[in-house]
Amino acid sequence: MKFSERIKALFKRNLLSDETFDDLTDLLIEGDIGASLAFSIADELKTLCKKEHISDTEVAKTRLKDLLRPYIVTRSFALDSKRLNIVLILGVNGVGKTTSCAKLARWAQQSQGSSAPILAAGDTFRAAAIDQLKIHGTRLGVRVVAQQHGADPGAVLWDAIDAAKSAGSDLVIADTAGRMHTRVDLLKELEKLDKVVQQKAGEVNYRKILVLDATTGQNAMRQAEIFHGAVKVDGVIMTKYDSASKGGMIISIGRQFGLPTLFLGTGEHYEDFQVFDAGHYLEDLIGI
Ligand SMILES: Nc1nc2c(ncn2[C@@H]2O[C@H](COP(=O)(O)OP(=O)(O)OP(=O)(O)O)[C@@H](O)[C@H]2O)c(=O)[nH]1
Ligand SMILES: [Mg+2]
Repeated sequence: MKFSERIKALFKRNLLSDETFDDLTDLLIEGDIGASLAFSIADELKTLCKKEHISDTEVAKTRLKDLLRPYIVTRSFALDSKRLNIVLILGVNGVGKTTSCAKLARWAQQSQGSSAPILAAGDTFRAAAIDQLKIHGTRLGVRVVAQQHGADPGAVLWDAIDAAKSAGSDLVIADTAGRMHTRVDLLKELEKLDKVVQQKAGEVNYRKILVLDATTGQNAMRQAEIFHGAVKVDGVIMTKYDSASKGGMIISIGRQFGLPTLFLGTGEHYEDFQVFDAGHYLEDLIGI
């Protein structure tokens, strides 16, 4: 059952009973909101409902939404129109990095007026990764800068930046190899790549986005901790949000690491990609 449906079922019961709020705590924990926040939110809601004699479930849900709202970190992700924008897409294997690169390029074209985004095939590790990105490029009519399998990702990115400059392009989106957050050597490599791009900081608008799979729950928290610890990411794309039965991780990520969720991936198609909106997110989560 979807999280929102379970909230709905919960609030159908006697709102002012202690049991309802105990169950709400459990539900919030299961929904990946994090135990300590779950306890305090359920407690605050209980106090509020009792004090204000709230018995209308819709009112209670709105109060819950208001209580959760301050914990969500948002940040607008607009392209800098005066500088070249470089976006590095990071994350562990299979979370949806390459798909998100393509979706982001399409978004930039359609919503930011980006005339000629460039995709950089920075995953030189997995054999099929370059072709996969090229297929997206062809479908979207977006140029892909690539080298051969096994090439240095920093060199690929450097090439893409040069290509963007000579073509007058405003955006480079770089795919990277999926690296397990437990592999120290791969993270070191990522730190190196980051340093390469940092050299251009100032003249370019450099952003790092961590891709997290919404269905992986608490494991995603660990990934955020490691990646953010290694290279200081600017925000998150939460993918597979369409198949997640819970979405409280967005709140946990913001609360624990101060990381904003920038986009939601909601399917396998290019258009299944939305700028994150805290209000919509909470309404969907709680079922308002
Ligand atoms: N349902 C759903 N599927 C998604 C979403 N984003 C990506 N996928 C699917 O997830 C799978 C993996 O996506 P990729 O983009 O290849 O993931 P990746 O992180 O680049 O994978 P590696 O390069 O192997 O590390 C593909 O089948 C995608 O279609 C999403 O938002 N929703
Ligand atoms: Mg990939």
